[in-house]
Amino acid sequence: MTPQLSSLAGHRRRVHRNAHQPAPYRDHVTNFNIRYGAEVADARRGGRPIVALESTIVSHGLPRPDNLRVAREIEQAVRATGAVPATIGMVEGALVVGLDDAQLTRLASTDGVAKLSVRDLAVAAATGADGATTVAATSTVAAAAGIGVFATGGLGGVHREAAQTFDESADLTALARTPIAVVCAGVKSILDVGATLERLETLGVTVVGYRTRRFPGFFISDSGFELDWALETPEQIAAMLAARAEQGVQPGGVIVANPLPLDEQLDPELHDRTLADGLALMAGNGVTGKAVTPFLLSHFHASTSGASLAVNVRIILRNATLAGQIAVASAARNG
Ligand code: PSU
Ligand code: MN
Repeated sequence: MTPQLSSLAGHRRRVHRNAHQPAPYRDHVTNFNIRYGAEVADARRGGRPIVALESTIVSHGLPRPDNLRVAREIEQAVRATGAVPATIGMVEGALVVGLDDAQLTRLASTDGVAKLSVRDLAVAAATGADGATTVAATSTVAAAAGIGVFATGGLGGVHREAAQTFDESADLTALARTPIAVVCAGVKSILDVGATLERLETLGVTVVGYRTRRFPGFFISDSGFELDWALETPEQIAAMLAARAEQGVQPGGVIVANPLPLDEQLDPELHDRTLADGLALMAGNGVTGKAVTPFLLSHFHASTSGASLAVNVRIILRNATLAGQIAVASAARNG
């Protein structure tokens, strides 16, 4: 049996095991054991632009019940540009590209959804777990599915105290080897932004500002760090992505840093105060590892009476729109 046939046989077994699932769900089992949602499968067949979206922001980054509403709004923001949203996650051990509304609801509303980085995907699959994919895992799966553009809020990065804790998000190393453009508002201000930018340089990840040479700081428009490059339009970004593919020399990804307009950022004073409290609380509670990001985000949302949540949502929606425009511009070049 050729490797291809044996992997097809594997897919058939998998379909059988999940025979209780509704038919449209089963029909979209394709390469890499990825299941495509109906809308995404259609877009793939028609060669239409697709934007990947992550599920960790839904299950771990945003509080219930807003998270589900926001997850749907993000998808709508992508659709409004003419692109098709593909929210990625794991349902009962199956990697899904293009979660349907029931699956999205399940990941947004049930306890015990695992936070999955790349290294967790196989374990979660083998145990039939439900899981939300981080930027690292979402990028990796999206690239495997042939999707070139991904929208999120903020990337993971190098944590403060990383010199002692070694806590650096696998988002960085995943982007070093994964050909995808991630639209984000920089990295969260809870991180060591300067160290994160240094690591991105070392790892060979391209970083461009969208209409700015200031690297954004997620909740705040300007992290205080300068960028080498600013691109001005979705078409220019699409041209850069095309050049990258043509050259074929860069294995990894591209970060498109899209800052909030100044008048939409979180009040910097409130931001600094909340961050200082959150870091102290975190140290006091012994929070470490993959719990750090969700802990600090929920601290922000709880202590700013909703202000940080509103800003977080604005960030994601703006990034979804820009990612959709880039995907549409890329498709127009190819078509
Ligand atoms: N940025 C947000 N909210 C989030 C995250 C990032 O505004 O929930 C998530 C992303 O999924 C990112 C992950 O990949 O946090 C990084 O976690 P860690 O630092 O444990 O790698
Ligand atoms: Mn970490």
